[in-house]
Amino acid sequence: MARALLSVSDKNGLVPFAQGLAELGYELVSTGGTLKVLAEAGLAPIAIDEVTGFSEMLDGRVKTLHPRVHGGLLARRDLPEHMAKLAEFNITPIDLVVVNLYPFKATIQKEGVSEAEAIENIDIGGPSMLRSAAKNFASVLAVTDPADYDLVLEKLRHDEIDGAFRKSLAAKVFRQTAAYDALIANYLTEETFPAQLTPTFELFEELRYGENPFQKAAAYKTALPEPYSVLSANILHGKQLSYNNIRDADAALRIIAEFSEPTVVTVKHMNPAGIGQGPDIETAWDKAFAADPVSIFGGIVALNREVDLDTAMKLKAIFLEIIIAPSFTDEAYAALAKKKNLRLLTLPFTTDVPQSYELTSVFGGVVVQDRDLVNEELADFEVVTEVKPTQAQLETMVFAQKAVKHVKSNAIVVARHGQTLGVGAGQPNRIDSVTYAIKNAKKITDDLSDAVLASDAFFPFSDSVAYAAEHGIKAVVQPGGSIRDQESIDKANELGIAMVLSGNRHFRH
Ligand code: 93A
Repeated sequence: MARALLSVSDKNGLVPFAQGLAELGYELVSTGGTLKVLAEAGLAPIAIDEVTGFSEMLDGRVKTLHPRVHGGLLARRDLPEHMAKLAEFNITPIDLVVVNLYPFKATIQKEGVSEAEAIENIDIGGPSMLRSAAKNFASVLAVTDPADYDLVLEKLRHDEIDGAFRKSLAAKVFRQTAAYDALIANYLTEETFPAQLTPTFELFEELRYGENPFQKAAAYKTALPEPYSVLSANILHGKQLSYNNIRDADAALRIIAEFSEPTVVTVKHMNPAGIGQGPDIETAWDKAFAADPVSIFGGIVALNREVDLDTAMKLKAIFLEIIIAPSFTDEAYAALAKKKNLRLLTLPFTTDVPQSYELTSVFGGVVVQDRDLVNEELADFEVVTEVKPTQAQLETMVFAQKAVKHVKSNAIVVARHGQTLGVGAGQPNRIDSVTYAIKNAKKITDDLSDAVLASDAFFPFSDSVAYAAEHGIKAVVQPGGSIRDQESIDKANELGIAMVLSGNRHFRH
């Protein structure tokens, strides 16, 4: 008679599965809580205590950790010595285990959970049984996912369990126990960069393709979810997000989190095309759109206030991939939802982004850093020129700094009155980013006298300052730190413009 051992924390689907196994002639063995549920359903499993000859002990910490269990799981059926050993000790082979683990993840996600409670939820016996069964997958089926119960029953009924299926269940077990252990390791880890990195990601979904149609792609979500994430957003309307959409929307969320006033950001290829701020969200949109009405075509828009009908009608008039906002009024939603391919996403916004790690892959490894959550405020600024910036220029500098931080380096932002006018992104030399940003600004206005120019890193030469001044800009902000800082400061003094040092570099590669 085949024997199945059932010991599950998640009792969902347990009873029908156990009934199915019983009908197929399996003798059932169970641990306390599982046995109780099965007995209530009219099944009569053998108690684990009868198998081991021990009662559960140490508050259940030792239930199944016994040679009568692990011998029955690990014995190689093809080796007569193994089978003789089982017979010698009167151990019955176990052919199938159904185990899912103490809910460690759910426990540590609970508000204010104590370390003692978390530790009690580290399952030892369950993973041990699963690993024993999975190692012996040639003879033992290891079932850990309730979503597999029906399939396993179907295959058993039709005698369709083959080597590939056994192996796939075993792989699933080791994947799951590895992820389970990684969560525990991370929970207990206090050092910043432990000897091994054990990130735990769960499949979010397979994507149609990657950056290009010939690249396979998928999105994975952190096992402990982050609420402020494109992968946590609610897709109200439109088709599945693409690989590029997810990355662009992520860029938009990073930028919009900088601003608490009504603000709109438009994003293309992970750079802001325009950022606008106003007393209300419609004005903010008008300014973000006007900042670069060309690049926004096919772009992504993030707004940090509810989208009303007037704003929606303006958004509807152009081709956009995604609009992401905390909410849409019913009328705004109805208007925008007429566009079949436009994705409408909602996500509660925050300016309080938690610190965490960023992983970037390189051939053969990853580099890890924490997030750039540093922001410069007025008090951090150091004026280094004879000409002093006005209060309005200083406030624009704070705005421009928040923007330039999110632009691919070399990054330059020209801005005024809560609006970017020009974004110079990703040029391998700084002066090209300066010329690009100013060229774009000049498309919007001839008069840059109340605009400021912000740079994500120091000016290596005085050419950027000269170029900005030549085009009418009267104030620049840069971190400083070049051995040639004095040349740039001298140039600013010579040309009569104000220069402020922000103190912090914000490279974004
Ligand atoms: O405390 S344990 O680490 N020690 C064990 O020997 C053991 N055996 C099974 N946890 C153990 N289990 C786990 O108990 C299973 O993985 C399952 O999650 C749970 C089922 O217990 P019950 O049947 O009493 O609800």
